[in-house]
Amino acid sequence: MPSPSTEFTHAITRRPAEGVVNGLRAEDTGTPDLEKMLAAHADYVATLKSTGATVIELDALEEYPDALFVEDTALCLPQGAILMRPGAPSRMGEVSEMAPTLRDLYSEIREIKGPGHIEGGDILVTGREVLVGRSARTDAEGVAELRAILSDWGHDLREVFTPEGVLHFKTDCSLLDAETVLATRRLADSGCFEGYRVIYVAEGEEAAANAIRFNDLVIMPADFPRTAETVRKAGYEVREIANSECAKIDGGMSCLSLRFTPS
Ligand code: CIR
Repeated sequence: MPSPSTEFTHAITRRPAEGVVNGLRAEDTGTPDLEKMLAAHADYVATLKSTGATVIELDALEEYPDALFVEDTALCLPQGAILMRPGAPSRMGEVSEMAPTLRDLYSEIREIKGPGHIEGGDILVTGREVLVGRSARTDAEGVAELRAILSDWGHDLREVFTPEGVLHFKTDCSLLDAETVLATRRLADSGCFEGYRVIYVAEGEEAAANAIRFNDLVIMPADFPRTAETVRKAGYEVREIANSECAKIDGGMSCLSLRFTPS
C-alpha cells in the first residue's frame, strides 16, 4: 500500500524569475546567480520526474521574487488541498497564483482565511500526524484554523515550535519515511520528535536538514557530504542537487515543490 507521506504521483514547481535576486533573506550572503539557479532547478525537476511522477512546471512570476518556493502556498493531502496564508506580506499574492492549478487537480479545496498566518514550510506531514511549527511566519491563529480543517479530514495536528532564528520548521527537518526524520540537533533537542527515529545531520551541516523524500529518493542539497553519507548508510537512495543560489534567499529542497497525489 503506498505511503501518503512519501509516495506521490505529482509535484508542482515554478521556474525562478529574474526578480529572484530580490527574494527575502535573513542575511545578505550575496546575490543569487540566476543562470546557476535555473540549472539547479532543471536538475531538481528532472530528478522528481525520474521517479515516474508528473511534474507540473509553472511559469516564472516576475511580481513575486519568492514564488519559486511553491511549498509555502498550500498543503496538499489525499483528501484535498488547503491554500495557506503566508506570514510574509510580500508573498500573500502567491497563493491566488497557485489556486487555479490546485483547483484543476483537486475536487476539495479549503483555504486559511485569516486573520492568522501559516506557511507550508512550517508543516511536516508524517505517517501518523501533521506537525506544525509556530515561527515568525506561522502564528497560533493560523495553526488553529488549519487544525479545524484537518480534524474534518481525520488528521491529528500537533503544534510544535520552530527554533528562534530558523525560518521554517522544515528548514531544520525532513521526513525520510513514515517513522523517520532527518533533523538538526537544535530542533530535535526540543523533544518534538519523541517516538520517531531521528537521524541527525552532521555538525556544521545544518542546512542539509531541508531535504525531501519523494518516492524512492531522498533529494538533498549538495555539499553536505557527511550527512549524505549518513543517510545513504541508513539505507536510503540519495540524490544531491546544487542549492548554493537558493540558499542565498533561505530556500531549499522542500520549498521548491508541492508533492501530492490528487484526489
Ligand atoms: C522566504 O523568505 O519566504 C523565501 N526567501 C524562502 C522560502 C523558503 N521556503 C520554505 O522553506 N518552505
